[in-house]
Amino acid sequence: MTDCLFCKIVSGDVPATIVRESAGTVAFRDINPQAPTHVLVIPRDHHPTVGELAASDAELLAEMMREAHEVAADEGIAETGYRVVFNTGSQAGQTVFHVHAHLLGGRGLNWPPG
Ligand code: DGP
Repeated sequence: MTDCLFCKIVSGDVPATIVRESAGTVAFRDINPQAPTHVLVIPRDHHPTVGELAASDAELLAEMMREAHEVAADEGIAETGYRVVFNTGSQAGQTVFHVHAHLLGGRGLNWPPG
């Protein structure tokens, strides 16, 4: 999609600090980190929300989750604990409509989230 910020990160037209890549995904640091580790894992292909991705390509969604766990391991937080969040829809705080998993960790995380 030409007008999508995260598609432009995938293509390299917008710079990002990429920490891991796989055949179907790219993982990069969030520009406004909410925890010591705050990485976004996205599919290279454009899918607006996690629900639409689950319906159209469940294996790609599974790849995103495997990659999130590998990033957590690389960051040293796989054992201490981490959180994976998919904000879905504007009321839940989704601002970029290219599905992304927020991987958060490196500090205690409150529950329930705000
Ligand atoms: P959400 O609110 O769930 O749609 O999350 C979007 C996230 O994307 C938000 O935490 C900030 C991050 N973000 C927005 N623009 C950029 C950017 O240009 N670069 C990077 N690395 N992250 C961005």
